[in-house]
Amino acid sequence: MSKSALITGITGQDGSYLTELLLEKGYTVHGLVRRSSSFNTGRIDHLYEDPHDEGRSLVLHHADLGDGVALVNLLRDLRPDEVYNLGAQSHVRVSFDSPLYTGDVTGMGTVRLLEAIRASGIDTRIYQASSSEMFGAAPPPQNEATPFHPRSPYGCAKVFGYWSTVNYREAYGLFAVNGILFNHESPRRGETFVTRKITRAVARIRAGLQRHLYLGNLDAVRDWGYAPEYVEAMWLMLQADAPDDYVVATGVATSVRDFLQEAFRAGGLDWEEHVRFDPKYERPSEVDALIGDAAKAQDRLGWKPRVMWPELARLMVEADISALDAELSG
Ligand code: NAP
Ligand code: F7E
Repeated sequence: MSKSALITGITGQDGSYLTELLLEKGYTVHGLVRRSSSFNTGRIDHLYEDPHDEGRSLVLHHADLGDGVALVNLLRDLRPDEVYNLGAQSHVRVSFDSPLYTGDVTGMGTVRLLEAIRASGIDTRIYQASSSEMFGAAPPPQNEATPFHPRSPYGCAKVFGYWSTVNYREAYGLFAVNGILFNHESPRRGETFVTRKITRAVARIRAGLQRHLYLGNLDAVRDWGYAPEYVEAMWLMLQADAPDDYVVATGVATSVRDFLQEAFRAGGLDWEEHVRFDPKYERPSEVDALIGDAAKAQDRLGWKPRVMWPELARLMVEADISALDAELSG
């Protein structure tokens, strides 16, 4: 019998790569999709299967992390072997504008899902998408033993989700793990996260569609990895003999300015001619430096990053240039 998995956040960057990985491994994948007035499945449309086909391996279900009853019903009906909780209001700057909503979806949403597993009495393993944002102001390098000091409503919500996951493991013996993932990017990254905002602007400036790119703090340091490799780590965590929490990172520090320079160079442009400062993109409290130490994931899961940030910047620029060329010529 093939394994089955339920993914919340299947329409997001990571959800789309994880779906590809699990389908390749022979899983039946169930995805939780929230209702939207326009199509929101662009990242997984290439994997779509006609609902009238028998024996489908990808099945989508309407639900929301705000609706605990829907989650119980779904889990009771599907009884998946594995659950990946990737759904979240995941934008840090936006979380300052919508702290209650972020707390509800990103924090309480995790408890709703954990409680739905417990209430439905199913035997499953759950992965919680925890984040390096939980470390916030704690000085780098950060690993599994570093104390949390979140600097945003998003970071606070993820700390709540993290400890709730640990608590369900300790209280109810649930196979529940936290992946503490540092920033990971790809051509499918949301357009308002800084790396994609930059690589998309490179393509548009080259095509004469935009002159300036407005950004906030260029001094922030991040540890940027490649998203398809990070979803492999998620899967590995759920295949381990015992549940545990792991940092996933490249260990390499890069400033927003470094990434900007590399991306514009890859597009044959000088960033200083095009980039302007806009304070609206600054955060009320910033996370200055996140640099992960993923030694535990390497030792115990055999996971290692392969694509490092300069290659990542280049591949994202190339993808945005190709996508724009196709759009303009089609
Ligand atoms: P993303 O692209 O922003 O995707 C978020 C997903 O959550 C989307 O599918 C979104 O649906 C869904 N979602 C939002 N609100 C929801 C709700 N109320 N109910 C159900 N689903 C909802 O995020 P990502 O980059 O793939 O990240 C995946 C997870 O990892 C997130 O939990 C994020 O916080 C966490 N994380 C990300 C990183 C990173 O660097 N990417 C690092 C550490 C942790 P729509 O498509 O309809 O908006
Ligand atoms: O910002 C600075 C900004 O929004 C990175 C999420 O996936 O990773 C992500 O959170 C840095 C920050 O990602 C702009 O101030 C400058 O210092 O791309 P970002 P993030 O906040 O690190 C973590 C691990 C997650 O878990 C989150 O879900 O770039 N920055 N100028 C800017 N950032 C944005 N977005 N836009 C700017 O114009």
